[in-house]
Amino acid sequence: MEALLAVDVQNDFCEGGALAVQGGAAAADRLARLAGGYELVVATRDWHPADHSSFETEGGRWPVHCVAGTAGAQLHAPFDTARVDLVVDKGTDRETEGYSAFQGTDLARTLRERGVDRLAVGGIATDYCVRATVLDARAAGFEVTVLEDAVAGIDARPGDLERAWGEMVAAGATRGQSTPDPTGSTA
Ligand code: VGL
Ligand code: ZN
Repeated sequence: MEALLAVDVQNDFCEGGALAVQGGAAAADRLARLAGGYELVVATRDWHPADHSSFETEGGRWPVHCVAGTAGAQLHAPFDTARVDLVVDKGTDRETEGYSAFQGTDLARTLRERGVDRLAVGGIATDYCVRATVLDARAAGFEVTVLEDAVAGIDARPGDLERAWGEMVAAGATRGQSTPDPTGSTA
């Protein structure tokens, strides 16, 4: 069975948020529309303590974002109203980045228990949490399709995004579309 895994579709990662990623809101739209088509919908949330070590205020590289319980950490509309069967919070430990939804969580076991062997993955950010989650999903033996039209990336250094795609594909993930290309183009 294939589950939809929506990575960090949260206000702080969408336009206007604390760590805004261009295209984040569009990914939220797309994932909200897709949710009804899957038997199981899993949403991850970046869910940091206020003194998380990745924050600039603590000497880290990111602005303060997705502090547990704040408005910025909530799922972004309209995905917040989509059916979500399972919410997985990650990055809750102060000292670890927690990019991957499989790091320090029960996600792999929970998915197997529910009969999931394939994942369709979308969300934010392609070159951070999506990448790390996809690589760990492959390592855990899941078939993975990354939905190119339902992700948004940061590309802090030019090339980050293409490198992330290269690593995901090299790990055996498929680069896919959530809907057939209406133009019929194969480019
Ligand atoms: C993420 C940067 C910092 C992500 C999380 O969700 O990709 N990126 N924390
Ligand atoms: Zn974070």
